[in-house]
Amino acid sequence: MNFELNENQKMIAQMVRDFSEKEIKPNMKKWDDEEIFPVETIKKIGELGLLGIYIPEIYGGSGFGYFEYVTALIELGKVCGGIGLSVAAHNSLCTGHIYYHGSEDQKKKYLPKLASGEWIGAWGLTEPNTGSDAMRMKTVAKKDGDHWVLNGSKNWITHGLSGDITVVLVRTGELLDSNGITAFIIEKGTPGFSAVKIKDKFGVRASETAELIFDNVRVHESNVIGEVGMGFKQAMQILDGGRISIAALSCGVARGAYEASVKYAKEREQFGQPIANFQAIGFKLADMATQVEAAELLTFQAADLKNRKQSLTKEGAFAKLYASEVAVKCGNEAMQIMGGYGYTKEYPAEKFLRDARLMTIGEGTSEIQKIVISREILK
Ligand code: COS
Repeated sequence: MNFELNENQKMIAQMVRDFSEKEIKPNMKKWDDEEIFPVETIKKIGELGLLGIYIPEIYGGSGFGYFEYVTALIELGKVCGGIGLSVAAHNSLCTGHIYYHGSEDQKKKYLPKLASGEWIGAWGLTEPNTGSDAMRMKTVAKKDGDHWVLNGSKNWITHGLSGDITVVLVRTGELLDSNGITAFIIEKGTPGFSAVKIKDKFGVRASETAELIFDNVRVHESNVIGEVGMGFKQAMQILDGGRISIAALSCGVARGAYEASVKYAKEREQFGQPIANFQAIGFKLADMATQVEAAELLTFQAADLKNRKQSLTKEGAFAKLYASEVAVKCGNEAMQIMGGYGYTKEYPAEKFLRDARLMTIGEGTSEIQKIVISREILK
């Protein structure tokens, strides 16, 4: 296997670094402090071609593969986990669900708008009382002529408020029937569909999170994605791919924390010399570097399977589990290396740590990844 970045990856990495210097770094403290979701910045990321990165050009996307996608998210994660999360959720969840499971008409109608950033996408699976146990969802849709009528709520939905379009998973059959959940496309402004922003998050504060409310929302049957009843299995496949994106983002956050630690350790002097000279610090840096490399290898392994259209349930979970835990460890060690300074917002460690904590929770907790992995091993 060749582990070198290909020419497209090199170009994308440089493009994201240039964009981050100009558009993200000068503003990210304000977004983080004030929990601002910078819609205009997200749209500019769309202009770079990063909101439909693996969507074919015929649907307005960039036509790249998952290596390029992973590279873009690693670079964003090194700077701001919140912006990275928004890009990951937009690409993998909403856009991905329409691309992989939608009809030709749905793809032609929605993908060009999503890929260009003209529209921002949201995806709703989780509910206030069903997170890990996604199958037990209570939001329902009942058929009424050629429409479906949706009632219920969804929670922790990225872009729930600003999203122009939401793909939502809803019960259309009996409780616990794995063929009783259906995916619908809901456009912003549909009567009865509303959202409330969730405030005071610990990390990824530049990424918008909301609760969705469905109060007799009428949706035409042409907005059903794929077959009625197949939504749960579609969602599981979407999460298999989505977990690559959270793994990639975690690698970026981990690498960002590691690189900031190296810089600090070379500059900070104690006992008459840079603290990097002390084995206690050197060993921490060695552990961080090794873990980041291993996390990236697992992530690119999962991306390679996705590029080759192979099953990646286990490998996606390996990558997501390991990379997200490494991101937390690296954020934590960065804070320890920076000591009192690391404990303040003047230094980057605390934001890396806060952003990293979401990675072990969103798109399936670490514990869910272990369920997925153990079931795959034992089946
Ligand atoms: N791809 C395709 N189909 C899948 C699948 C996958 N990766 N995983 C499960 N399925 C299918 C199963 O084959 C099963 O089909 P049958 O009923 O026809 O046999 C069906 O889906 C139900 O699967 P299972 O019995 O494993 O369902 P469980 O209720 O036990 O749930 C877990 C499985 C826990 C893995 C699932 O609920 C899950 O991923 N939970 C976490 C959800 C999550 O990540 N939420 C975060 C969202 S933030 S964006």
